[in-house]
Amino acid sequence: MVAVPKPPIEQFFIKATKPNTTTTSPLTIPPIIPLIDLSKPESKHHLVKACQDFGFFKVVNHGVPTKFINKLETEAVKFFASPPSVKEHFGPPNPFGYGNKNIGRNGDFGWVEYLLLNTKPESYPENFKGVVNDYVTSVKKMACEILELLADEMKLQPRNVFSKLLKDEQSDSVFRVNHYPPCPEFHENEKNGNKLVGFGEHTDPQIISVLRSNNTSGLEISLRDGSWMPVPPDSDSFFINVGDSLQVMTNGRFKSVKHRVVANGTKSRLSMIYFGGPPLSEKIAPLPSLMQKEEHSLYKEFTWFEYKKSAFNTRLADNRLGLFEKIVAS
Ligand code: GA4
Repeated sequence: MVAVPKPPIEQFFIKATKPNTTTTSPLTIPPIIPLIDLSKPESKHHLVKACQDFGFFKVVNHGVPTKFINKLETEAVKFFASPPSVKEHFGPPNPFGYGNKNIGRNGDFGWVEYLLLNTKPESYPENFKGVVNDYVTSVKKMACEILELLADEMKLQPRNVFSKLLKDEQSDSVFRVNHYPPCPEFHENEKNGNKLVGFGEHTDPQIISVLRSNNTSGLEISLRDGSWMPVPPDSDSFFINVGDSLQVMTNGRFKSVKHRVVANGTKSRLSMIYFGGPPLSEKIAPLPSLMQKEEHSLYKEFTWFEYKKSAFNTRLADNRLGLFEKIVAS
């Protein structure tokens, strides 16, 4: 097994700056996170706007059975509470498997341990297999429903233009369970206004991400003005974010939201995220049916394989899509 060096503790803190630009200014009223009720047909009218304005929204009445969520959470809690030797048996991540503090392979760390899996049932850990499969299948169904409602609202034909990429047998989707343990050194740093990095700021490369967490705060999304908005936790709901690929397929209409997790001194945070991705060979480009006359693609052509390869060579906070943007002559 490869021994991964431990990063020094200071690296886990986002230093407070003066004035503190990492939080929402107290003078501005933080916007409200769009709420989509999947049981109410009229609710879908807000979907497109939510993807354009924030690239982020909350979903209630989502249809994912509570027992699937609870069973997976119970198994995940058990897994992360097991001795390091048991967990390390599934690591180091390459890119899948158990990881601790190291994220990706380019020097990012966070106060987090995780299990990263591809969504092929044969790759799920034996003792998790059934529960992960039930959960992922159900969450993927919800993600597809959302993508189809989006296509309806945008009058895109066929309505499975986006969802077929997740439903494809070759879909390159990923599932991740993150555990942010309490950090003993947190309180000293908190006094200085520093924040503990759980998972550093980034956008998700895929099409759509579906996140569920326990009732512990920590998730923050970046607003247009660059400020960070904390997302109040809600373990009964799901949070959806637009990924880079959906931003490209909508030629920049939808925003791939930058987000991060700040960890906590006293409470564990557990999140599970399904990242719906296309098959590796899929060409990711703006949908022709969506383009207006004279509208040009903002992006160079690429396949998901090319984008993924490039993305996995970046650091978390890098602007991954920047490499694929077209330089438009003014
Ligand atoms: C962010 C979204 C998913 O968690 C992930 C992450 C991946 C990893 O953890 O290995 C990456 C990150 C994510 C984007 C840039 C690269 C790759 C870590 C990293 C520094 C699984 C994914 O698909 O991209």
